Amino acid sequence: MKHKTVFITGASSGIGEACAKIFAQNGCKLILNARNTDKLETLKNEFKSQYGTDILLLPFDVRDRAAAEKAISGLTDGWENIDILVNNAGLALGVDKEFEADIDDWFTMIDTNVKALAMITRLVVPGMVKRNKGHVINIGSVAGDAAYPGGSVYCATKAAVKALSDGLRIDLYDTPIRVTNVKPGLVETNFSNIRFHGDKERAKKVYNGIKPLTGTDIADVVYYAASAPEHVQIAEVLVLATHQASGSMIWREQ
Ligand code: 8X3
Repeated sequence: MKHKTVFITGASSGIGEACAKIFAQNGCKLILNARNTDKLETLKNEFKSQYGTDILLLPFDVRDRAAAEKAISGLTDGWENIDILVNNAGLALGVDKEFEADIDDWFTMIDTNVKALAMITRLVVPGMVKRNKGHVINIGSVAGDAAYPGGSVYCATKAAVKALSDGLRIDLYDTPIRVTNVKPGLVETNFSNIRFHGDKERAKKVYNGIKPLTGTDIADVVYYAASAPEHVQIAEVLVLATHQASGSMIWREQ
């Protein structure tokens, strides 16, 4: 993995940050994207001093097409040779019923989880095709396998991530470029705080009575897929906490 260039979206926290760390620990060069420039700067300094990582910060909102096109087409000095794209930026907003939920929340999820993921892929993969190598790793979700109460549009966006991953894998099957969809279940990050619009008490309850996964647990799987031998394509991985059986089946200790 040494010297591979890894581009991670949503790298300032959670699964994205954990992915950045594991690739940094393994000698990769990192292009880190997120909106929060301060947090990215902190990670850059931390990884540089701890692992000597070569890091380029590419702060923009993945939903901003003009900013994404400008940032990615402007890559030079070897940074344009992206080996691994980790499409991690994404979020859930709300758990209201489909006939009652906030339409703005829906559009934010669709814009981020679906439209931006497809667009970043569209902007990065042509370079991989030209160089005849590369790997796209999408962060999907167990939510994409089946809908659960209050999850309808979020689940729909993650089902779309599966379709986008499968479609890309099909379109690249005559190339050495690999496509992976990693589908986490309950992972304790800022995910639920964001989902509940900052209501920390409600967010905490999501993980009551169950030991959830961590960002690092998911990053380990991402790294495994990225470092598998060239002829091995980890197409899809569902990663659940031991007491979670599906998006809606969660056993909680009383
Ligand atoms: C995150 C997992 O179970 O909260 O995508 O939908 S879940």
